[in-house]
Amino acid sequence: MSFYRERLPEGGLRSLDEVGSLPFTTKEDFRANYPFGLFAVPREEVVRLHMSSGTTGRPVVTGYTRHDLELWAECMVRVMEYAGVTSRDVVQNAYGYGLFTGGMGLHLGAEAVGATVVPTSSGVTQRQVMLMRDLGTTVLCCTPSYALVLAEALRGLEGREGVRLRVGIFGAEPWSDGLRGQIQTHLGLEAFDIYGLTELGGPGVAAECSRHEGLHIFEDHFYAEVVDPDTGTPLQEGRPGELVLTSLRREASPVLRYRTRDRTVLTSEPCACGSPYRRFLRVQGRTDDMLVVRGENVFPSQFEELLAGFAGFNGQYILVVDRQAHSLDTLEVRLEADTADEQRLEQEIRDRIRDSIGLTVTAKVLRPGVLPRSEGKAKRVVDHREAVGTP
Ligand code: DLL
Repeated sequence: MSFYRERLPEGGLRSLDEVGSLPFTTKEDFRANYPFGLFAVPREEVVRLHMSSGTTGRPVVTGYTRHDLELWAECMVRVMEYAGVTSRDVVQNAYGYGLFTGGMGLHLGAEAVGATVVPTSSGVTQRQVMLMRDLGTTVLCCTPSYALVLAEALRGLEGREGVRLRVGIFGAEPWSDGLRGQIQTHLGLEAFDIYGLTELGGPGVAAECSRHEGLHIFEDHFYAEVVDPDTGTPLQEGRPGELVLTSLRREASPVLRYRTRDRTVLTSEPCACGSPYRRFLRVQGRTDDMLVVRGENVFPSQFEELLAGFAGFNGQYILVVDRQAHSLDTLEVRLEADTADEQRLEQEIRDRIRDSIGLTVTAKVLRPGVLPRSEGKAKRVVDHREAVGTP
């Protein structure tokens, strides 16, 4: 319970401007203090835990007091309101329920606005599609990559006949406007982006309004900064960098200046929707997911955006990075597409990527259905370079 007491100045802070002078909190701090070391209330006051495991290391744990759950619900209601969800809606929640914050978080908001919640959790795709039709689902909540899987399943089963979807609330992983277009067309809904992370209590840190021009940060709950990822120096608005978040009201697991590793841009330009909250632009990706290929820094979402412009591409792709001993990095874009002329499409994709991203790559067109599908967060990068070592 003393972690932040030692980091805060005597007498506390007088204004939000002083937050920028505090030390950062990192994922390593969470791991080193696993499970309860960062909690600020006695364990008896904690009524809920959530966590994320990641691929390596100890899980990241976050706790909620009863009041924290009310605050979370307040943020999630706002997400629903931004997307126009009301008590007239049937919300099918296909985010995973359990330790992951997505399922329970979206559930909280949908129930609080009085919608009829169908807690399907993720997976069992055929049943999702059946329930969507039978129950007249109007709002779908899941990761964008799972939305794509559901769209595919729907096409295989009598198409959109009898489907009443109108809104999708998609997040928990980076996605491009190109993918948004595909999902909207195939599912016949308006897609809203929602952002959050376990360390700050889950979804409901920021969300899109109906303008879809960035995500409004719920600044009465969270204080946002963007810093230079290399030096940690705060950047002016409009400059891309790493998002750093401070919780302002959480009791059990308060967080000061958390280095999210997510890359975005802050803006205080007023939004036509009238929301008082500043926005950040769509999160491009995590610093850890940024690929450095032959010295070029690229995010998978940049490839996704380009690929979405090609007819026949169904949204499924992976990037395979490799390095032959003592030679340069190679990047192959493997994608599924329905086309009569694969070689021509591969050539067009190579050219487009070279012209827009400035990277020479190879492209491999695969038959639809070959790549693994994701029920949660998709894995878009396969990097074989670690095994070879640096040249
Ligand atoms: O993904 C919480 C969440 C659940 C958000 C449901 C939205 C909807 P974690 O598993 O801890 O928590 O992962 C957090 O996912 O740091 C980002 O890298 C990424 N992420 C989350 N939302 C978005 C988004 C949940 N809208 C990590 N766009 C974050 C891009 C996102 N990346």
